[in-house]
Amino acid sequence: MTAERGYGQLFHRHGNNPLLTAADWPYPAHTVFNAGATRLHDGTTLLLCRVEDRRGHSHLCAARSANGVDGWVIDREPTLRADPEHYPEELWGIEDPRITFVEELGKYVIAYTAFSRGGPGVALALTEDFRRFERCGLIMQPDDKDAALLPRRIDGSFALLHRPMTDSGAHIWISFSPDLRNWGGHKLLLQARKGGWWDANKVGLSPPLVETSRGWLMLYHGVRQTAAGCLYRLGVALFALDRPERCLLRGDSWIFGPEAPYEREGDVGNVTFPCGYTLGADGDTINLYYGAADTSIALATGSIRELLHWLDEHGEA
Ligand code: BMA
Repeated sequence: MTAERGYGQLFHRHGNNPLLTAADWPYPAHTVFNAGATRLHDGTTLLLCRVEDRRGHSHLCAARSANGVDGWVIDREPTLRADPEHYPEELWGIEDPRITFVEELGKYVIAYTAFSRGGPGVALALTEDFRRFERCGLIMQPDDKDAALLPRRIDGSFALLHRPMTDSGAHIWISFSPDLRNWGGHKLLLQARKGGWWDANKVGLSPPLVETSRGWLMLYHGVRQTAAGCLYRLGVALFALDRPERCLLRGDSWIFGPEAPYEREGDVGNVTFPCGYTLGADGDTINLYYGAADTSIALATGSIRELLHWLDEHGEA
């Protein structure tokens, strides 16, 4: 672990950052950011990128690369467009996908934000190949976002993390379902810390949870409102494998935040917003794909072992 201003550095930015920008797109695009990520069965890295057009509406577009860094092959047309005619909750676009491969279904489940008059809500779509999609529609009504499914059932139920807005604030919840359509058993998982903390004002899940031998590792974004606008940074926490609502450890400080020029400046400056990761062949390296300043897609790499070690030193239950 290298150090920066006396703090250990857990994630290292790739030298090619930003990896993808609107200038790479094969059709008109204003910005590309907040991509879901997965590794396909043949080893290809697939990013499902949020693409915003000049109306201000977003759709999703797949970019594929053999090494997850360069040589991206981008779909010639939007891969998943909003379909407000059949799904009115998608009137103003679809955003911020998180991808989970579910062995039991043999399918990838994409949780995304569907944006409409009622506000942002959580929708699900299933796919085997990122070419054809089967929508489940809206599963969490507005205002709710930052959702991802766990890769397997917990006690017989599918489990979804999400971030409803409630009178008490923007906290992370978990809900359970027998069939991906009916949801209940809602439990509060992680709260915004309030006061002077870096994650005082809002928290939300960033990429899907990472399953480790010690528990579910969560990377979450914490928002601090300042006189100059919001700061979006990343924190880490660990939850029990058999009872994911039980927090084992939560780190005190943020571990990654906007510092590079492409993270500081853009449509929404001072935002680092990961929606996906892939794991290296060693089972320890984590490649985190994040939206930078709501304008481009960047990569930072870390080690799960180091993240857990850091939590032991800097975390509390
Ligand atoms: C959040 C989400 C993200 C976005 C971020 C910063 O609320 O809407 O899509 O990247 O704000 O604008």
